[in-house]
Amino acid sequence: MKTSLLFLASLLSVGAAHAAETSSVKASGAWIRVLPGSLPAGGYLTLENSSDKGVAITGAASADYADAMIHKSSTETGMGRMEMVDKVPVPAKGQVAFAPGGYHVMLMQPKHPVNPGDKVVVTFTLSDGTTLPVTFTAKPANATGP
Ligand SMILES: [Cu+2]
Repeated sequence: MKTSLLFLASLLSVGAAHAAETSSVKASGAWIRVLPGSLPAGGYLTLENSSDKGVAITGAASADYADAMIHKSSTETGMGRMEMVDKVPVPAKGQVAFAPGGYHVMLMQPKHPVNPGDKVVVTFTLSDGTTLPVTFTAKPANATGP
């Protein structure tokens, strides 16, 4: 019984590694805005889809934070607010930007202090079953871009 479970686990991890290699989405300009103390940090980047099939970002996780969510900010009502989104489409042969005032990764409850200059890896889950690990550079609270 124990042996067959181990065998299954190794099969699953091989599958995951293969999936990660075949993602058609590429990340660039990834940075996070670090706020004082344990306030949540916003993560920003550009995602580009080189394939002729649309795909969507469906989740995010980081080993350095207790929780990661995808949010969208808006000022439609004249007041700054943000909401959780289930997925962010990355169109075929197109791109989507996560930027202040729009989509962002909300990184909650840092597990250790994250300081400007630090690197943080966030792994995105895509609707095609692949995963995309992205290295973000931490920037100070007054940063406005990568
Ligand atoms: Cu947010």
